[in-house]
Amino acid sequence: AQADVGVIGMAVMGSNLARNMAHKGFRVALYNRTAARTDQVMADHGDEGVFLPSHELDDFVASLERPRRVVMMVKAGAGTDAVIGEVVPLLEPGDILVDGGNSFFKDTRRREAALRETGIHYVGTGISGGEVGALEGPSIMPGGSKESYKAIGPVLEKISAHVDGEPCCAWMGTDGAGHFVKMVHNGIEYADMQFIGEAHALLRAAGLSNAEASEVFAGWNTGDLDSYLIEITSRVLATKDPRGTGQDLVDVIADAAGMKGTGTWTVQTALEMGVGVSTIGEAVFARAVSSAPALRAAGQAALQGPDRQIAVEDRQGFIDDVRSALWCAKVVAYSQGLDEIRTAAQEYGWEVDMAKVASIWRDGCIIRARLLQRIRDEYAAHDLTTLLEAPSVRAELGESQGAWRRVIARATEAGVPVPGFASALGYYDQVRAPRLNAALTQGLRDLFGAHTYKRVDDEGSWHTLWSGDGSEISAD
Ligand code: NBP
Repeated sequence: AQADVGVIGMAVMGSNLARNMAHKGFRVALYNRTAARTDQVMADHGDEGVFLPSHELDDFVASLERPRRVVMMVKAGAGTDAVIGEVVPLLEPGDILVDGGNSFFKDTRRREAALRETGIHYVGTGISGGEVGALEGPSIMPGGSKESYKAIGPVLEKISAHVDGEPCCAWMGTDGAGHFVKMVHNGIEYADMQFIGEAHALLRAAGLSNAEASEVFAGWNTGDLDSYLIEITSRVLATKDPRGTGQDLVDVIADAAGMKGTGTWTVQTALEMGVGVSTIGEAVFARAVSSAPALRAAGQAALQGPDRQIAVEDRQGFIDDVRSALWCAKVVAYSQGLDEIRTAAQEYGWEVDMAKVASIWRDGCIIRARLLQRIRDEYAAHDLTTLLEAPSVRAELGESQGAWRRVIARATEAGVPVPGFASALGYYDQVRAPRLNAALTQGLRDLFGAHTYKRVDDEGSWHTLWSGDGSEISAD
């Protein structure tokens, strides 16, 4: 019998995805550039299902039922282009080539456009959940043609995580839509982790030990903030140094955060489209500052300020305030990220269903959270310009904003850096303000560069003769 689906790339993600497929009853063809990896997967897991391993790519392609369904799980960038170059000549019109790696959506658009003429369906697919997710059920965000989803959708849905019987996998839109949604997922993940870090720093500044903070996070995980990232935060904070120094592990980890680039892509893309994703930007910048030792050494030596201690009389009250601030900031990050997706959908002509996006992030992926159920329900019930206006969201933001403001005020007075919390609140106050300082900006631009301005009480564009008689002239 031939294989139902094939996987190229037997590193951790590809092999786990192939095993997941086999566990779900699919016959899975396997191929990896370095054949020893394929042999290793067969030796370790060959008895878990029906696998058809090949050492040669043409044998792999020949082992697949038509139309062929091939999933690539290789390094994004040059690795992906190399595999496309080798496998495409062996495929036929109607076959489907899925890129399950973390490709940049513009690369996916380019590759999809190039293959469209050959009749081969190129399906850029975001997959989140890390290695455990790949094995046990990730969140899957496929793009590509609607037609291709009919053939590949059932396989991807079956191996994805499920919530109440619904798969955490849905067609996101044509060409690069799937990778775009995955990119923003990662951007939100950056913001989420930055906020969690700020919450932890605040709890520590108020005198809690890491063990106590771990318990606070565990408690939060039973309520509104219930999410994978909060759960593992509790776990990390409760962990002692494996070297037996007796210290908490978090205290011996160097405070320089790394990144692989998806957060930066999210912000760059938002900048190009003119969408405000300040919280994600702050998270990316916070990692950059953390990883700038010379800057930090200079700052530590030169700059004065308070000692980052927060004296709290009502400890539980303060903890509750931090919880509220974390929830509010998190909602703003989701709102900004979803706004970026909505804007891209308009720009690129994708039919992205925002309720579906929230729905498939409910489980399997790194940002899975109880909040996503509410976001899904709100988008399903209302045509929202911003998540912030959703009835249940705006009501809770309204109630919790006092705590959010108090936390930022306390942090600022004490010198605890909270760029994420503060930028989220800045955005909230910006979008609700009837007048913004942009009026003065326009005035300044008109004075120094004759950039003109519009008026609140008239049509058209205007310019004041700043160095002339001070009168106003039409600039149309
Ligand atoms: P890697 O990203 O480490 O890639 C290793 C695989 O790429 C190996 O199979 C390797 O073959 C293959 N490869 C490379 Br590198 N260059 C190649 C070329 N020129 N031709 C053919 N094959 C080539 O693997 P991974 O960590 O399993 O991730 C796979 C994809 O999934 C990536 O795009 C990654 O960004 C994405 N992803 C990863 C995670 C995660 O948690 N790790 C989560 C979500 C998405 P070889 O064995 O012959 O060297």
